[in-house]
Amino acid sequence: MNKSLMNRNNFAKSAAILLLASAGMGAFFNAHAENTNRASAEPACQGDAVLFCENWEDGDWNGWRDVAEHPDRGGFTCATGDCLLPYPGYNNSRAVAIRLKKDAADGIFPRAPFNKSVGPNDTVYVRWRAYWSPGFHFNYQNTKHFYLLTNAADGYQGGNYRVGFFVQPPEWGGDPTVGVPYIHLYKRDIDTAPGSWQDKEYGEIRYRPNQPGTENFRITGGKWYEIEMRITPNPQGQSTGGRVQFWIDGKLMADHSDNVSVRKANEKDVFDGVWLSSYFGGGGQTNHPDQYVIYDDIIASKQRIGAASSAPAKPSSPTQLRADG
Ligand SMILES: [Ca+2]
Ligand SMILES: [Ca+2]
Repeated sequence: MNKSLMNRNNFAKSAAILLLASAGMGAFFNAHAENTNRASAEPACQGDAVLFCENWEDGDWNGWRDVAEHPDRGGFTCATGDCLLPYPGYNNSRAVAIRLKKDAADGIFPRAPFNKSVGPNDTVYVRWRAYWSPGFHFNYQNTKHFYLLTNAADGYQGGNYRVGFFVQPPEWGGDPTVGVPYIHLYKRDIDTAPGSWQDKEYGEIRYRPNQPGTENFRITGGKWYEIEMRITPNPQGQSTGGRVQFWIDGKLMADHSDNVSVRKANEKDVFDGVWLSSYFGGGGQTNHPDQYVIYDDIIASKQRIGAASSAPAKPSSPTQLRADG
């Protein structure tokens, strides 16, 4: 046997062993793509209805990928400071902070698929904790924050369809440090019932707070929020018939079921992942300070997750973050 053939054989053998090893390890480690230890995670991460649980305590990006995949940013190495992991999260645990450098439109856009498959008409609840940096500027047009999206495991980077949780100052040109939360959809992605209010909107559909006592609610930087969003898609084959809701710190803020569509009637894609999108752009103002958003404790489930089951009395604020350029 000549040397190069022997090397090839050895290489083939090593490759086979590696493949076997990684297949075996995969079966063990990929039980949960986001790599979270369910035993030590909050109780809401347990149960058959749970689709996803990321509390960042493992300190890795397992299962995640950067939608933008900026080659110049080194993926998730965070070497540029666009993302900071692990970072003081909820109750000083680990978390990811996505940084928007002064006046920059974006940082990174991590997305992750759920661990379990979702049925075409399944209702999905997703709950997360968020902390906008003190004095955070929201965008007058919209400040993207969080998405439920389709095709999270493969396909188009940002999903074919997505339902967003956005925050926007109540007045164009007003105080940018206060924001109204709402569920956002692009009109081009959905069906609208003729004559409905959605049908009369240009471009964007915004499901704002509509529950008693929520008119003056504002999100501001410098404190933690516990946000839960519920999406019941319009059944496949139907243009409308969906329902969207969100809660903040356990309080129901919005509940909409009037001609709600979150995808086209003939669309086969299912909502199967989450996307952390802190994009500050697409209109509105172009200036903002060096700022960041911390994401922690992301849970997706087919059942209501609810207010924290093990909430500490007073989560401490992250004080170690350095946002100087
Ligand atoms: Ca992880
Ligand atoms: Ca955490």
